[in-house]
Amino acid sequence: MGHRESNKWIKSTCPYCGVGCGIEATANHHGGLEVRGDSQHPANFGRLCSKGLALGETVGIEGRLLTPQINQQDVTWEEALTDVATHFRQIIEHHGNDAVAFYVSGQLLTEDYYVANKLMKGFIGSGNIDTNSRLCMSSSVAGHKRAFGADIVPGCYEDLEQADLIVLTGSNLAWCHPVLFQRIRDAKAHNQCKVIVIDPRRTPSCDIADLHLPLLPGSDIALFNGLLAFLSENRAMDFAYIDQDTEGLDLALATAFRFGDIESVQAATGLDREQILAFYQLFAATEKTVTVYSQGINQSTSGTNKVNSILNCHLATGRIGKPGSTPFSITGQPNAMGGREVGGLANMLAAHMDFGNPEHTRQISEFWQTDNLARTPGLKALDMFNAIESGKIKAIWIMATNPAVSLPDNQRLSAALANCPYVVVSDCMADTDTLRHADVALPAQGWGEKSGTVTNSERRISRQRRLLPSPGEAKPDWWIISEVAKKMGFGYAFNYQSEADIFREYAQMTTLGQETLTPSSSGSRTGNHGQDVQALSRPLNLSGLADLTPKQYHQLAPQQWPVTQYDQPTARLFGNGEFATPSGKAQFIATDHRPTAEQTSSRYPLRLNTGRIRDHWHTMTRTGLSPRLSEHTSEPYLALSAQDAERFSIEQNKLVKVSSERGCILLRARISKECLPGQVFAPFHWNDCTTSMGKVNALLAGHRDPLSGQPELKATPVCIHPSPYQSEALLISQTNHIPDWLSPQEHWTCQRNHTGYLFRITSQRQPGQLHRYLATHLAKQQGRGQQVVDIAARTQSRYAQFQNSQLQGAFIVSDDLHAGDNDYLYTLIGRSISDPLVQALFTGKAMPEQQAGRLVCACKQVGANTIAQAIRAKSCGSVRAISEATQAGTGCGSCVSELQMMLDDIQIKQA
Ligand SMILES: Nc1nc2c(c(=O)[nH]1)N[C@H]1C(S)=C(S)[C@@H](COP(=O)(O)OP(=O)(O)OC[C@H]3O[C@@H](n4cnc5c(=O)[nH]c(N)nc54)[C@H](O)[C@@H]3O)O[C@H]1N2
Ligand SMILES: Nc1nc2c(c(=O)[nH]1)N[C@H]1C(S)=C(S)[C@@H](COP(=O)(O)OP(=O)(O)OC[C@H]3O[C@@H](n4cnc5c(=O)[nH]c(N)nc54)[C@H](O)[C@@H]3O)O[C@H]1N2
Ligand code: SF4
Ligand SMILES: [Mo]
Repeated sequence: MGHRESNKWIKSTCPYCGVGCGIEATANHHGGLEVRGDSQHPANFGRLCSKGLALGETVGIEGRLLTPQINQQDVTWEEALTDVATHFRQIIEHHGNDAVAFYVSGQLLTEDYYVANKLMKGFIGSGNIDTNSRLCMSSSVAGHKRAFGADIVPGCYEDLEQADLIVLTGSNLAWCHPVLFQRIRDAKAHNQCKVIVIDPRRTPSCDIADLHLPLLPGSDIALFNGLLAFLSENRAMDFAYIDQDTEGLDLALATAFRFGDIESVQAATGLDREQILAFYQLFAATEKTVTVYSQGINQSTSGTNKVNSILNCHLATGRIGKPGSTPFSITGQPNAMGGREVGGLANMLAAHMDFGNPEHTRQISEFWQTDNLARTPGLKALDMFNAIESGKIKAIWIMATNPAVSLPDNQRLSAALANCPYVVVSDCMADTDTLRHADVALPAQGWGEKSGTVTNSERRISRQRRLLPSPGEAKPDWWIISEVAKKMGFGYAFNYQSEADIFREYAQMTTLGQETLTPSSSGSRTGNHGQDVQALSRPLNLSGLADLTPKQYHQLAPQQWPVTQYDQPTARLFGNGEFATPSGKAQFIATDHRPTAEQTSSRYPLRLNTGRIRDHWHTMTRTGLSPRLSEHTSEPYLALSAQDAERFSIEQNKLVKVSSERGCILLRARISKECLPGQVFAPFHWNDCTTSMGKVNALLAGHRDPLSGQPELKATPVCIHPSPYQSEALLISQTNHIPDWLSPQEHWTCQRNHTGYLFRITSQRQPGQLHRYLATHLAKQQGRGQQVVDIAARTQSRYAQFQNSQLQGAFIVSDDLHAGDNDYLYTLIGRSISDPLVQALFTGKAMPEQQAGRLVCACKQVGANTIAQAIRAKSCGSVRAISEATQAGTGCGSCVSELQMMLDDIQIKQA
């Protein structure tokens, strides 16, 4: 970045969730970035959540993969690219083009994704490219295609502000799409909109709920079929709309009526009659209703039917794509939508064209000038890894995803990868569970260095712009793929000079076969419902962007597709009742309620639900770099009810062993009201790089939806047992190499903090033994010239190591460490031996007034101790009073529910 530009704020897009918030960034003095919300971006209007705000902490070069490697040896790009191209070519020659595969990700940019898909489907000639969106959105894709004829999200974010009723089902919006949650919360304060949360778990999203329906896991279809029957019985349907714009209601209704009476719905969902009726009546009475859904719906063996059972209710009431009135599948990843658009799923072609449509395959072949276009869909993610296991696939290239953590049954998967003859992994980080299986590791540019486009949940295409110089040898993903394509002999089709070239080609592709279709000639009934929306044979049309100049591309402002004229995007689709099906009418789909794939038993009596926490992103390769994001939840945990804790003799904050038919892991017990008895919940973020035995997906089976291929990730039968240990340690170190020497007697988790790493260790050794063991190894690790302070007290022993009077490493050992009392340890690395906080290590007495404690508000950096003090000393009696006294909760606001919980806890104790 030139000197002249050094104070300039550059606009880009947050790389985490599918809200797709606009950010502005400027370089700071430490080679990092200052990041703020872009007040002009229509997704967030300046808002950001804790993850977006912490982006600046994650762009350093620490932990980055900086050079291409073959068998862990650094090589040149030339050697690496030649190796990949040669292996792929040879394997194709000997075993056919279906013996190779790409597994890609909703975290690639559209340009990367387009090129990957073009190489596999267009030139290698196999359908074997699939994406982690298979685990994420594929049930929604399949549901959309069945009902609307195309994979389309009809609504936009403004609908959330215009609605009078918002139904959040299978979505923890407060933590997973925090800026949309903020938008709803702000709107609700003015327009009194009602919010209903449908989730087996009491999540932070329930904070703004007028009604929470804790349905039994997997019972959504019963609930929505019951709603369809209710709408019919109460004549709350839009019959004109149904007649004119839809087909198939009779069959869907007949199916719904089979179990549609309230008693059957009660039995299937476990809900009270009053709760069910309250939901049904509100839905029936409220024209402006938006139903938001996400992984509680998609990640299920009946995910596609769940989606259609929701869409049925919106079709029956004519509530599709109208202001404040629409179903809304909220996407997870920043570019899951872009990937779906350019054909990243094995069963789709680019630009929403279809396998099996001869006109489409002819047009694509001509456009790409290839005679080798794949004619049949490829293997879906789980089948792809099964084919690796069985030896059918012999080479795989994994890009921007970490399947060794995120796919279910991942022990089996890791074994398959270990046996796969040729594994290529492109990642920006140097150490991930998946990279540990790579024959070839390719260094990709990370978020701050990349340039291209992403599409968010409301079909809005935004630019991601380069903010920092590229470190080491890192390259854009599209460049890496194109170079391999050239070396495989397809140079003429992959001669891109920039990402703008690729985007233009993709935009042109969306116009194939669409030239003759104008809104009037396609028989659009624009105006019928007072909507100004275009109807086209394939709504995904970017003809308005097909001739962008490099400058226009560089400056492209966020816009929602379809864009048939530059800068004239479309906010909503299907509002005119014109759908992308052959008949132009939307389809009701008969959906039957089916139980989850596996049932609980006397052996595995609890149901394990999995998902996300507020401050971590998936496998933590990036959020794990940020100390403040790592502090909110520092260890992998299991949420369970007090009843189940008692039943299985589990104590708060102690280790619990969670087992399923496939494996067992260790998690910290968190007893709360979050889960109902019989259900437990664990986040899936931790992995082999961050814990010794806490990888949740080791327990999951990978049963999948027969239509979408999406695995069931939220309903695994498990059993739990206490996992006793003799001693515990909190250890801080400048390096994260501790696990290299810890023995199997120790279980550990690792967390990044401001100056190094914090390890939490539980051990089968007696406290004294653990102390000696850790001291010996730390001493070896730190080398010469050290000064050691070793204090063995009765209940707690402490150890510290200094070099030039600065603390290098330290630990506290006890038979029962209550982590909260020892928070002062977190920030000691690098401090002087005379620092009062370091002195606390010698006396064993922390000074609470100096200690903020565990971070609760990540935006304003306010810790638990500060908040507790404000509640006690300043007698704060409300969340607002806490916020005024401490600033906590005044940033993105997603800690407000936690402030309330702390307030309740302290008030209960005081009473
Ligand atoms: N902080 C953070 N935000 C993220 C991500 C992240 O890793 N961290 N990841 C992003 C991605 S890729 C995605 S896909 C989204 C996911 O966003 P969400 O789908 O909101 O997140 P999850 O926590 O996976 O699951 C949502 C809820 O479904 C509930 N649920 C479980 N079973 C059922 C059921 O049978 N029925 C119903 N109705 N609900 C059920 C769970 O209890 C959970 O609260 O988040 C995105 N945003
Ligand atoms: N139990 C359980 N499992 C789940 C889920 C669940 O709810 N429960 N959710 C599923 C869902 S919805 C999803 S989306 C998946 C997510 O799972 P993954 O996609 O496996 O998770 P990430 O950690 O996001 O992996 C992204 C990888 O790409 C790297 N990376 C980041 N940016 C770039 C880039 O620009 N280029 C390249 N080449 N690499 C990059 C990161 O360092 C990281 O290693 O997990 C799924 N697994
Ligand atoms: S809401 Fe999503 S896109 Fe917006 S700042 Fe947070 S993580 Fe980034
Ligand atoms: Mo996802």
